Amino acid sequence: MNEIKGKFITVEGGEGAGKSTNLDIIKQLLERAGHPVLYTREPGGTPLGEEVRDLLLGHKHDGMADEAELLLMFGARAEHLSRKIIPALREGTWVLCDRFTDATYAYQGGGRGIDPKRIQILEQWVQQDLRPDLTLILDLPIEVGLERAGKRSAPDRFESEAHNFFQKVRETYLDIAKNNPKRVKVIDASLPLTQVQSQIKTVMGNFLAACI
Ligand code: Z5A
Repeated sequence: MNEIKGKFITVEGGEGAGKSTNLDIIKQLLERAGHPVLYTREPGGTPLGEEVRDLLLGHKHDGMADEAELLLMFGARAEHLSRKIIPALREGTWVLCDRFTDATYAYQGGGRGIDPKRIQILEQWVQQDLRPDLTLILDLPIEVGLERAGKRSAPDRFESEAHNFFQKVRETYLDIAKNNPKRVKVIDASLPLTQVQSQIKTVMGNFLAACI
């Protein structure tokens, strides 16, 4: 996709890792550096995607087939890419996305046990050669994240999973980081917020400097 002019940044992590809390500061850092930013999220980001999100996160379809879950994620992603992400990147807007395909490897691959080769096929089909330029993984022990998330609202379909599921999600994220050290940066999200944000500022500063 040679016509892409903006940068594509994704933020990932387990439950309660602090993505929502920290996305605003990332957006501000990018805007202060002079870049127009489109903030979006997955699953979701478009009217169709948000409806799919409700199906995926709500309890109406508890026990849905793992493959159906995977394909719904990529169905929403195809719409998101074609209606929102790619047009923005083409016009030079930087896209900041709360979760993307690394989440599919972590949750559907690691958590549900779907063969990552299947995910790779869908990734290539739906995204062609588009991959994030930078990914921040907010990492923290499962117990800490679940406690933080649990203080907010009733658990959604994913938050209702067992400890082992989240352990596999976390391990998969850390494997992704190990295998993609240039693109993926791990943030220790277990620390107090000021320290989490100072790590984020360092990563973003290095990335912005490399983009000049
Ligand atoms: N999913 C999937 O399975 N496959 C896919 O391909 C994709 C997604 C794209 C939707 O995610 C679900 O979809 C997700 C994976 C699945 N599973 N779940 N659940 P989501 O991103 O919308 O929802 P989430 O992961 O549940 O996000 P979250 O629970 O909202 O977590 P968060 O945004 O990372 O955390 P937060 O709301 O910023 O913070 C949680 C609380 O902790 C809050 O009260 C904060 O004030 C507090 N907090 C944050 N940072 C700190 C620090 N440093 N210290 C103390 N307290 C803190």
